[in-house]
Amino acid sequence: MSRSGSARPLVSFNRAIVRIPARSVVDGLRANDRGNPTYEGVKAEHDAYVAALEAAGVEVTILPALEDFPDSIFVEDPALTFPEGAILLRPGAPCRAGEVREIAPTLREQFEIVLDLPSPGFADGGDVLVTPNGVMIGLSSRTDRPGAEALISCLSKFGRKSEIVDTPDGVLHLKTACSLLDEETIFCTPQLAESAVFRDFKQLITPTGEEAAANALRVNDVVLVGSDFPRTIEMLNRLDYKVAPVPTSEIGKIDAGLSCMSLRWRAG
Ligand code: CIR
Repeated sequence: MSRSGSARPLVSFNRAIVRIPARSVVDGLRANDRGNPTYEGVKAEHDAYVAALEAAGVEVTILPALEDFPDSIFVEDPALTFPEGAILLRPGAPCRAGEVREIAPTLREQFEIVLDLPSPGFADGGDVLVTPNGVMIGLSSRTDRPGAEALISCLSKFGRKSEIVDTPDGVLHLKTACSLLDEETIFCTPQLAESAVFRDFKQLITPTGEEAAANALRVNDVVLVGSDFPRTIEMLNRLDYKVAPVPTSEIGKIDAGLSCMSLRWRAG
């Protein structure tokens, strides 16, 4: 896609939904086992995250914990939210499928339009990056081509154009490896930069050893960054971004970062 059309205020949010971690979060999915996170550690990171969203000017709806769904703290995966409406997705991990019906009533309360992803296929919100050029949908172990195509049809109902891109091998979700820092800049891993997915953007590459910092989160005038990534924080500070470090080492043990703990949009 070429860079065109009027820029939307893509990093401007005044509403978010989060879900309190369940005690079962210690059993969350992970590709490589580095030991269980502690419940207390995840809860503390979640509290800090909610505080950072609120400090950035976002009104946060906090949903109750769901013990039956260890990964349900990661509300970004079962749904998408836009000013135009919400989309209920179909997560690719079978144990996360039921999270959709759990979040649906809240979305129906908060949005006039809530679309259901048509069958067949699977799509996780973590594979969806909204950019000024349109919406990028990453193919991954959680999002397949039929799911991505079904999502394109939903997004077109919101007047949004979208494209399917590849997620590098071994990367959980597209946004595990990238984030939008502002209307023209993507922060991404060297692996994703090499794939040329973001050739139309200014690209900022994660410092060596801090690839996991790529899942940063721009909210209004702040960039939330994992506090374990000092070189990233220094680099972004030097570039005059306003950085809010947020602890992520416990959720990192279950392959999560900052975008996945909330659904965000601008209402009104
Ligand atoms: C999972 O594997 O589904 C969770 N343990 C982590 C989900 C992270 N979600 C995201 O990056 N959007």
